[in-house]
Amino acid sequence: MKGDSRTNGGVTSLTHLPQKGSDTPQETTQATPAHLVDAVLIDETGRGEKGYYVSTSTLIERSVTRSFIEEMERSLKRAHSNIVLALDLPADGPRRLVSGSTHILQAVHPYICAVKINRQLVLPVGLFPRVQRIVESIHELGLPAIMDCKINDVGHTNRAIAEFYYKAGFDAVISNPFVGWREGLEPVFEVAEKMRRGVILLVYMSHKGAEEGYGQTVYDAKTGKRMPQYSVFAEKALSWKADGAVVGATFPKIIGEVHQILDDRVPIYSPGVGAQGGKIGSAIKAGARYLIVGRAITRSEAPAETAKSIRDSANRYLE
Ligand code: FNU
Repeated sequence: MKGDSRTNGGVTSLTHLPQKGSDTPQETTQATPAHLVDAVLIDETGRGEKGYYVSTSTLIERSVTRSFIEEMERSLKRAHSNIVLALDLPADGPRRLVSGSTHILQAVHPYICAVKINRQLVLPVGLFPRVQRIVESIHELGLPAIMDCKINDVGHTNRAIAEFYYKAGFDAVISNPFVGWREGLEPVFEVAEKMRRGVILLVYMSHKGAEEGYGQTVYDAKTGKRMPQYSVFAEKALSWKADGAVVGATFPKIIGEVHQILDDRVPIYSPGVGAQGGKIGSAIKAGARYLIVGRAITRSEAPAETAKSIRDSANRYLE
Protein backbone atom coordinates (compact mmCIF):
# COMPACT_ATOMS: atom_id res chain seq x y z
CA MET A 1 0.00 0.00 0.00
CA LYS A 2 1.26 3.39 -0.96
CA GLY A 3 0.41 6.40 1.12
CA ASP A 4 0.14 10.08 0.46
CA SER A 5 -0.43 13.07 2.60
CA ARG A 6 -3.59 15.02 1.81
CA THR A 7 -6.00 17.35 3.45
CA ASN A 8 -9.64 16.94 4.16
CA GLY A 9 -11.52 20.00 5.29
CA GLY A 10 -8.51 21.41 7.12
CA VAL A 11 -7.35 18.16 8.71
CA THR A 12 -4.18 16.70 7.25
CA SER A 13 -4.24 12.92 7.24
CA LEU A 14 -2.35 9.98 5.82
CA THR A 15 -4.23 8.53 2.91
CA HIS A 16 -3.48 5.04 1.63
CA LEU A 17 -3.94 4.83 -2.07
CA PRO A 18 -5.80 1.81 -3.38
CA GLN A 19 -3.99 -0.65 -5.66
CA LYS A 20 -6.70 -1.52 -8.12
CA GLY A 21 -6.07 -4.45 -10.40
CA SER A 22 -3.48 -6.00 -8.10
CA ASP A 23 -2.97 -9.73 -8.53
CA THR A 24 -2.69 -10.32 -4.82
CA PRO A 25 -6.12 -9.79 -3.35
CA GLN A 26 -6.46 -10.27 0.39
CA GLU A 27 -8.34 -13.23 1.76
CA THR A 28 -11.74 -12.50 3.25
CA THR A 29 -12.23 -14.20 6.56
CA GLN A 30 -15.96 -13.70 7.02
CA ALA A 31 -18.19 -16.75 6.92
CA THR A 32 -20.36 -16.84 3.83
CA PRO A 33 -24.10 -17.26 4.28
CA ALA A 34 -25.28 -20.57 2.82
CA HIS A 35 -27.51 -18.98 0.19
CA LEU A 36 -24.52 -17.09 -1.19
CA VAL A 37 -22.12 -19.98 -1.45
CA ASP A 38 -22.86 -20.67 -5.11
CA ALA A 39 -22.27 -17.11 -6.13
CA VAL A 40 -19.03 -16.94 -4.14
CA LEU A 41 -17.60 -20.20 -5.45
CA ILE A 42 -18.19 -19.56 -9.09
CA ASP A 43 -18.17 -15.84 -9.25
CA GLU A 44 -14.95 -14.08 -8.41
CA THR A 45 -15.47 -11.50 -11.12
CA GLY A 46 -18.94 -12.07 -12.52
CA ARG A 47 -17.59 -11.94 -16.04
CA GLY A 48 -16.57 -14.45 -18.65
CA GLU A 49 -13.37 -15.05 -20.55
CA LYS A 50 -13.89 -12.22 -23.03
CA GLY A 51 -14.83 -9.75 -20.33
CA TYR A 52 -18.48 -10.41 -21.05
CA TYR A 53 -21.25 -11.18 -18.69
CA VAL A 54 -22.09 -14.78 -18.12
CA SER A 55 -24.93 -15.85 -15.90
CA THR A 56 -23.47 -17.03 -12.59
CA SER A 57 -24.79 -20.52 -13.25
CA THR A 58 -22.55 -20.93 -16.30
CA LEU A 59 -19.46 -19.09 -15.11
CA ILE A 60 -16.80 -21.68 -14.42
CA GLU A 61 -13.46 -20.01 -14.53
CA ARG A 62 -11.72 -16.84 -13.56
CA SER A 63 -11.64 -14.37 -16.36
CA VAL A 64 -9.48 -11.68 -17.83
CA THR A 65 -11.36 -8.56 -16.84
CA ARG A 66 -11.54 -5.00 -17.89
CA SER A 67 -11.97 -2.20 -15.43
CA PHE A 68 -15.47 -0.87 -14.84
CA ILE A 69 -14.49 2.35 -16.65
CA GLU A 70 -13.62 0.31 -19.73
CA GLU A 71 -16.78 -1.80 -19.47
CA MET A 72 -18.90 1.33 -19.44
CA GLU A 73 -17.04 2.96 -22.31
CA ARG A 74 -17.43 -0.23 -24.32
CA SER A 75 -21.11 -0.41 -23.50
CA LEU A 76 -21.60 3.23 -24.52
CA LYS A 77 -19.97 2.58 -27.88
CA ARG A 78 -21.82 -0.68 -28.48
CA ALA A 79 -25.23 0.74 -27.58
CA HIS A 80 -24.44 4.11 -29.15
CA SER A 81 -26.03 5.53 -26.01
CA ASN A 82 -24.79 7.21 -22.83
CA ILE A 83 -28.09 6.77 -20.99
CA VAL A 84 -28.01 4.91 -17.67
CA LEU A 85 -31.54 3.86 -16.83
CA ALA A 86 -32.52 4.48 -13.19
CA LEU A 87 -34.89 1.56 -12.67
CA ASP A 88 -37.09 3.40 -10.18
CA LEU A 89 -40.73 2.36 -10.25
CA PRO A 90 -43.50 3.76 -8.07
CA ALA A 91 -43.89 1.94 -4.73
CA ASP A 92 -45.80 -1.30 -5.23
CA GLY A 93 -45.81 -4.92 -4.10
CA PRO A 94 -42.68 -7.02 -4.79
CA ARG A 95 -44.24 -9.07 -7.61
CA ARG A 96 -45.48 -6.04 -9.50
CA LEU A 97 -42.16 -4.28 -8.99
CA VAL A 98 -40.27 -7.23 -10.47
CA SER A 99 -42.63 -7.63 -13.43
CA GLY A 100 -42.71 -3.86 -13.99
CA SER A 101 -38.89 -3.69 -13.92
CA THR A 102 -38.62 -6.59 -16.36
CA HIS A 103 -41.14 -4.97 -18.66
CA ILE A 104 -39.27 -1.62 -18.70
CA LEU A 105 -35.93 -3.37 -19.26
CA GLN A 106 -37.26 -5.33 -22.21
CA ALA A 107 -38.68 -2.17 -23.74
CA VAL A 108 -35.77 0.23 -23.30
CA HIS A 109 -32.61 -1.90 -23.34
CA PRO A 110 -31.72 -1.07 -26.98
CA TYR A 111 -31.43 2.63 -26.06
CA ILE A 112 -29.35 2.50 -22.88
CA CYS A 113 -25.78 1.60 -21.90
CA ALA A 114 -26.33 0.53 -18.26
CA VAL A 115 -28.94 0.16 -15.53
CA LYS A 116 -28.85 1.68 -12.06
CA ILE A 117 -30.87 0.15 -9.23
CA ASN A 118 -31.77 2.00 -6.07
CA ARG A 119 -32.63 0.86 -2.54
CA GLN A 120 -36.22 1.81 -3.29
CA LEU A 121 -36.32 -1.42 -5.35
CA VAL A 122 -34.03 -3.56 -3.17
CA LEU A 123 -35.94 -2.90 0.06
CA PRO A 124 -39.38 -4.16 -0.98
CA VAL A 125 -38.13 -6.85 -3.38
CA GLY A 126 -35.09 -8.23 -1.51
CA LEU A 127 -31.51 -8.55 -2.79
CA PHE A 128 -31.48 -12.38 -2.83
CA PRO A 129 -32.85 -13.81 -4.99
CA ARG A 130 -35.09 -11.30 -6.75
CA VAL A 131 -32.75 -8.34 -7.34
CA GLN A 132 -29.93 -10.78 -8.07
CA ARG A 133 -32.13 -12.24 -10.84
CA ILE A 134 -32.89 -8.78 -12.21
CA VAL A 135 -29.13 -8.12 -12.30
CA GLU A 136 -28.65 -11.40 -14.19
CA SER A 137 -31.23 -10.36 -16.74
CA ILE A 138 -29.53 -6.95 -17.10
CA HIS A 139 -26.27 -8.80 -17.83
CA GLU A 140 -28.01 -11.12 -20.28
CA LEU A 141 -29.03 -7.98 -22.17
CA GLY A 142 -25.31 -7.15 -22.32
CA LEU A 143 -25.50 -4.22 -19.91
CA PRO A 144 -23.59 -3.38 -16.71
CA ALA A 145 -25.56 -2.92 -13.47
CA ILE A 146 -24.83 -0.18 -10.93
CA MET A 147 -26.08 -0.25 -7.34
CA ASP A 148 -27.01 3.19 -6.06
CA CYS A 149 -26.55 2.40 -2.35
CA LYS A 150 -24.59 5.57 -1.51
CA ILE A 151 -22.38 3.70 0.96
CA ASN A 152 -21.96 6.02 3.89
CA ASP A 153 -21.03 4.26 7.14
CA VAL A 154 -17.96 3.08 9.04
CA GLY A 155 -15.58 0.67 7.35
CA HIS A 156 -16.70 -2.76 8.52
CA THR A 157 -20.34 -2.28 7.53
CA ASN A 158 -19.31 -0.52 4.32
CA ARG A 159 -17.24 -3.57 3.43
CA ALA A 160 -20.14 -5.96 4.11
CA ILE A 161 -22.58 -3.81 2.12
CA ALA A 162 -20.26 -3.67 -0.89
CA GLU A 163 -19.64 -7.44 -0.72
CA PHE A 164 -23.35 -8.22 -0.68
CA TYR A 165 -24.06 -6.05 -3.70
CA TYR A 166 -21.08 -7.36 -5.65
CA LYS A 167 -22.05 -10.95 -4.81
CA ALA A 168 -25.51 -10.19 -6.14
CA GLY A 169 -23.73 -9.37 -9.41
CA PHE A 170 -23.55 -5.57 -9.39
CA ASP A 171 -20.65 -4.18 -11.38
CA ALA A 172 -20.29 -0.98 -9.37
CA VAL A 173 -21.55 0.64 -6.18
CA ILE A 174 -22.10 4.34 -5.54
CA SER A 175 -20.40 5.57 -2.35
CA ASN A 176 -20.24 8.79 -0.37
CA PRO A 177 -16.78 10.33 0.09
CA PHE A 178 -17.95 12.34 3.11
CA VAL A 179 -17.03 9.36 5.29
CA GLY A 180 -13.39 9.61 4.24
CA TRP A 181 -10.82 6.95 3.45
CA ARG A 182 -9.47 5.34 6.62
CA GLU A 183 -12.10 3.18 8.28
CA GLY A 184 -14.51 4.69 5.76
CA LEU A 185 -14.34 3.88 2.06
CA GLU A 186 -10.95 2.14 2.05
CA PRO A 187 -12.59 -1.26 2.71
CA VAL A 188 -15.03 -0.65 -0.17
CA PHE A 189 -12.17 0.01 -2.58
CA GLU A 190 -10.38 -3.09 -1.26
CA VAL A 191 -13.40 -5.30 -1.96
CA ALA A 192 -13.85 -3.66 -5.37
CA GLU A 193 -10.24 -4.40 -6.23
CA LYS A 194 -10.50 -7.99 -5.09
CA MET A 195 -13.75 -8.64 -6.96
CA ARG A 196 -12.77 -6.41 -9.87
CA ARG A 197 -15.77 -4.13 -9.69
CA GLY A 198 -16.26 -0.39 -9.72
CA VAL A 199 -16.78 2.36 -7.15
CA ILE A 200 -18.49 5.59 -8.18
CA LEU A 201 -18.25 8.57 -5.79
CA LEU A 202 -20.82 11.26 -5.11
CA VAL A 203 -19.18 14.59 -5.88
CA TYR A 204 -22.16 16.96 -6.11
CA MET A 205 -25.74 15.76 -5.88
CA SER A 206 -28.58 16.98 -8.07
CA HIS A 207 -30.99 18.33 -5.45
CA LYS A 208 -31.11 21.88 -4.08
CA GLY A 209 -29.88 20.96 -0.58
CA ALA A 210 -26.66 19.56 -2.10
CA GLU A 211 -25.04 22.96 -1.60
CA GLU A 212 -25.28 22.59 2.19
CA GLY A 213 -22.75 19.74 2.14
CA TYR A 214 -21.17 19.18 -1.27
CA GLY A 215 -21.20 22.94 -1.93
CA GLN A 216 -19.69 24.21 1.30
CA THR A 217 -16.34 25.97 1.25
CA VAL A 218 -13.58 24.12 3.03
CA TYR A 219 -10.11 25.22 4.08
CA ASP A 220 -7.13 23.27 2.81
CA ALA A 221 -4.56 23.48 5.59
CA LYS A 222 -1.79 22.29 3.25
CA THR A 223 -2.13 25.04 0.66
CA GLY A 224 -3.86 27.63 2.85
CA LYS A 225 -6.54 27.93 0.18
CA ARG A 226 -10.29 27.75 0.45
CA MET A 227 -12.01 25.49 -2.01
CA PRO A 228 -15.44 23.98 -2.60
CA GLN A 229 -16.09 20.61 -0.99
CA TYR A 230 -16.93 19.14 -4.39
CA SER A 231 -13.46 20.04 -5.72
CA VAL A 232 -11.93 18.18 -2.77
CA PHE A 233 -14.14 15.18 -3.61
CA ALA A 234 -13.20 15.36 -7.29
CA GLU A 235 -9.54 15.21 -6.27
CA LYS A 236 -10.28 12.24 -4.04
CA ALA A 237 -11.99 10.54 -6.99
CA LEU A 238 -8.64 10.80 -8.79
CA SER A 239 -6.35 9.80 -5.93
CA TRP A 240 -8.60 6.95 -4.77
CA LYS A 241 -8.87 5.73 -8.38
CA ALA A 242 -12.65 5.87 -8.44
CA ASP A 243 -14.46 4.58 -11.52
CA GLY A 244 -16.89 7.45 -11.76
CA ALA A 245 -18.05 10.70 -10.16
CA VAL A 246 -21.67 11.77 -9.74
CA VAL A 247 -22.46 15.43 -10.43
CA GLY A 248 -26.09 16.55 -10.85
CA ALA A 249 -27.20 17.54 -14.33
CA THR A 250 -29.03 20.36 -12.55
CA PHE A 251 -25.66 22.07 -11.94
CA PRO A 252 -23.84 22.25 -15.30
CA LYS A 253 -21.41 24.87 -14.04
CA ILE A 254 -20.25 22.48 -11.32
CA ILE A 255 -20.03 19.65 -13.86
CA GLY A 256 -17.66 21.92 -15.80
CA GLU A 257 -15.49 22.65 -12.75
CA VAL A 258 -15.34 18.99 -11.76
CA HIS A 259 -14.53 18.01 -15.34
CA GLN A 260 -11.59 20.42 -15.29
CA ILE A 261 -10.17 18.47 -12.35
CA LEU A 262 -11.02 14.97 -13.58
CA ASP A 263 -10.39 15.58 -17.24
CA ASP A 264 -11.35 12.28 -18.86
CA ARG A 265 -9.63 10.11 -16.25
CA VAL A 266 -12.78 9.62 -14.17
CA PRO A 267 -16.09 9.80 -16.08
CA ILE A 268 -18.90 11.99 -14.77
CA TYR A 269 -22.35 10.46 -14.24
CA SER A 270 -25.13 13.05 -14.23
CA PRO A 271 -28.53 12.35 -12.70
CA GLY A 272 -31.35 14.88 -12.68
CA VAL A 273 -32.21 15.12 -16.38
CA GLY A 274 -35.93 15.56 -17.05
CA ALA A 275 -37.94 15.12 -13.85
CA GLN A 276 -35.50 17.22 -11.78
CA GLY A 277 -35.10 19.89 -14.45
CA GLY A 278 -31.57 19.12 -15.70
CA LYS A 279 -30.92 19.61 -19.40
CA ILE A 280 -29.29 17.00 -21.62
CA GLY A 281 -27.23 19.41 -23.74
CA SER A 282 -25.87 21.59 -20.95
CA ALA A 283 -24.84 18.57 -18.84
CA ILE A 284 -22.99 16.88 -21.72
CA LYS A 285 -21.41 20.09 -23.00
CA ALA A 286 -20.11 20.75 -19.48
CA GLY A 287 -18.42 17.33 -19.36
CA ALA A 288 -20.94 14.68 -18.27
CA ARG A 289 -20.10 11.35 -19.90
CA TYR A 290 -23.22 9.44 -18.79
CA LEU A 291 -26.74 10.67 -18.06
CA ILE A 292 -28.70 8.84 -15.38
CA VAL A 293 -32.39 9.03 -16.26
CA GLY A 294 -35.26 7.58 -14.23
CA ARG A 295 -38.81 8.89 -14.10
CA ALA A 296 -38.68 10.62 -17.50
CA ILE A 297 -38.46 7.07 -18.90
CA THR A 298 -40.04 4.82 -16.26
CA ARG A 299 -43.15 6.97 -15.86
CA SER A 300 -43.54 7.70 -19.54
CA GLU A 301 -46.57 6.25 -21.32
CA ALA A 302 -44.20 5.03 -24.02
CA PRO A 303 -40.90 4.20 -22.25
CA ALA A 304 -39.14 2.84 -25.37
CA GLU A 305 -39.96 5.89 -27.51
CA THR A 306 -38.98 8.24 -24.68
CA ALA A 307 -35.69 6.43 -24.04
CA LYS A 308 -34.91 6.51 -27.77
CA SER A 309 -35.66 10.19 -28.01
CA ILE A 310 -33.49 11.01 -24.93
CA ARG A 311 -30.71 8.86 -26.37
CA ASP A 312 -30.95 10.62 -29.75
CA SER A 313 -30.88 14.06 -28.11
CA ALA A 314 -27.84 13.09 -26.03
CA ASN A 315 -26.04 11.71 -29.10
CA ARG A 316 -26.26 15.10 -30.76
CA TYR A 317 -23.92 16.45 -28.04
CA LEU A 318 -21.60 13.49 -27.59
CA GLU A 319 -18.28 13.52 -29.40
P1 FNU B 1 -34.98 10.77 -11.90
N1 FNU B 1 -29.66 10.30 -8.02
C1 FNU B 1 -30.14 11.59 -8.15
N2 FNU B 1 -29.33 12.64 -7.76
O1 FNU B 1 -31.25 11.83 -8.61
N3 FNU B 1 -27.94 8.83 -7.36
C2 FNU B 1 -28.10 12.46 -7.22
O2 FNU B 1 -27.42 13.41 -6.92
C3 FNU B 1 -27.63 11.13 -7.07
C4 FNU B 1 -28.42 10.06 -7.49
C5 FNU B 1 -30.46 9.14 -8.47
O3 FNU B 1 -34.98 12.08 -11.23
C6 FNU B 1 -31.83 9.04 -7.80
O4 FNU B 1 -31.72 8.26 -6.63
F1 FNU B 1 -26.42 10.91 -6.59
O5 FNU B 1 -36.32 10.10 -11.85
C7 FNU B 1 -32.65 8.38 -8.87
O6 FNU B 1 -32.50 6.98 -8.81
O7 FNU B 1 -34.43 10.83 -13.31
C8 FNU B 1 -32.04 8.87 -10.17
O8 FNU B 1 -30.70 9.24 -9.87
C9 FNU B 1 -32.71 10.05 -10.82
O9 FNU B 1 -34.04 9.76 -11.08
